[in-house]
Amino acid sequence: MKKTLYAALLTVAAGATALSFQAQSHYDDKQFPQSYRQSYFALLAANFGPIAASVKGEIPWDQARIEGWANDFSAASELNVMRGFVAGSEKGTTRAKPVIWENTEDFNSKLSDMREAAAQLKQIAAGGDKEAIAAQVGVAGKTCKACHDEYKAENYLY
Ligand code: ASC
Repeated sequence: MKKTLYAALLTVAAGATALSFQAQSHYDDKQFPQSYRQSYFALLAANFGPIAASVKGEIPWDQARIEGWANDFSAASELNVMRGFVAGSEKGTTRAKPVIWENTEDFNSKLSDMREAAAQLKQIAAGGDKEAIAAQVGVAGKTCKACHDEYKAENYLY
């Protein structure tokens, strides 16, 4: 009897843990394309962000970590994010403006610009020249912004 009660409690606890994980998790398997592309941009921000913060003097300069972030920023940028922009996925939890699906060519071209800037940042970061790194952070940041200006909404759309 006691054992059954413990088993029941354990089941409830496991269920609650699973539910709380779902509630907190960024990943949502009911909106796979939206989650996929948001995960991609989260990876970019998590690597580009600290390089930009280093350049601005917001965090201490750590050359080895900057190179690591730049490598990962470039590597992550090459993932096939367009997999996340399938037809019909302009709905849901997203800030992707529907106009993306009308301007796919321009969107892809802006994506290429960002990948190119990230690849150059990786190379320049390896050189360790702070001024050159700062300049390329500016170039890369502009390629992020160019897309956000046109294609990213301030708030979730739906
Ligand atoms: C970042 C970040 C972005 C870009 C953008 C540059 O660090 O998360 O989306 O830089 O703000 O304009």
